[in-house]
Amino acid sequence: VRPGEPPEPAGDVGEIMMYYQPQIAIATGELVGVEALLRWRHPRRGMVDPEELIRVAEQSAVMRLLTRRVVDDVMEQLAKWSAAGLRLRAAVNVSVRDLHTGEIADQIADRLARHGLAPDRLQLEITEGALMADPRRVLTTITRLHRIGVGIALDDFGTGYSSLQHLRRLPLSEVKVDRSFVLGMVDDADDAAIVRSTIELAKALGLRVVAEGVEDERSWRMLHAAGCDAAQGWFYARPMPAEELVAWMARYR
Ligand code: G
Ligand code: G
Ligand code: NA
Ligand code: MN
Repeated sequence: VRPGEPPEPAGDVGEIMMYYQPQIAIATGELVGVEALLRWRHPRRGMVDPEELIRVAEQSAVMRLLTRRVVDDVMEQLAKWSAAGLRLRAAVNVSVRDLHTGEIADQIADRLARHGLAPDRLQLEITEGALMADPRRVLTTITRLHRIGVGIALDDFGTGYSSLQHLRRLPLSEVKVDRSFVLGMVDDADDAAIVRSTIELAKALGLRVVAEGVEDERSWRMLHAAGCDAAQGWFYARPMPAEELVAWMARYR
């Protein structure tokens, strides 16, 4: 602001909130967990999805604050579900910058203790592309989280670089088949082959495998036949606020 000019009005920036998408065990139909997905309720634009927000936040210290807030919100929610007798597991997406220091591991250890939560109730989803930035420091943080007992999922599998190296080097508990392959698998034999091989590979390595982007019954059937452990997608449920999830669960049972 130049001298003499009025400052920008502060305005209403809206609020950020978490949505949760159910993850379903394919063989039993049981709800096994949720993926927490950030949303920004903008005063004029309505719900803004996170990609845009994160792209901007990642260019500054804002990302650190955002992730800290997301982890706090999700862990508080897990504690509330626990108190209500719901043993859900929640997956949180983290950005590569969040893993460059041990701060997130300190925060998670502190909140697990504070809420009396078992560490395996929490899982972090890491994208392959993101791992490229500073592999050593990222690996240090991931290893610490793994030792605490927090699950680590390799997200968007197949779309990044050196996928197979990541499978060997990281202390993973889960692989998430990227939705682009899952969305295409019903009509495209190549996509179907990639999904099946990913499932087989993950299982051979002793990892749980979760498919995302399951939009119809045919993909669900194919995943079932291929031995995929769990799935999420519009066929089951869209991401929704925590309050709606409880109502959804009551209908789903
Ligand atoms: O929910 P949606 O399809 O709009 O998510 C878009 C992208 O934003 C996904 O790739 C997802 O991994 C990412 N994302 C969603 N929530 C978070 C979050 O809390 N933190 C980070 N770092 N990424 C998120
Ligand atoms: O972190 P990741 O990019 O994997 O995040 C999952 C994204 O996929 C979220 O943005 C979520 O809103 C979106 N999503 C979840 N289920 C479906 C689905 O069935 N179809 C499509 N097209 N997108 C989905
Ligand atoms: Na994710
Ligand atoms: Mn994902």
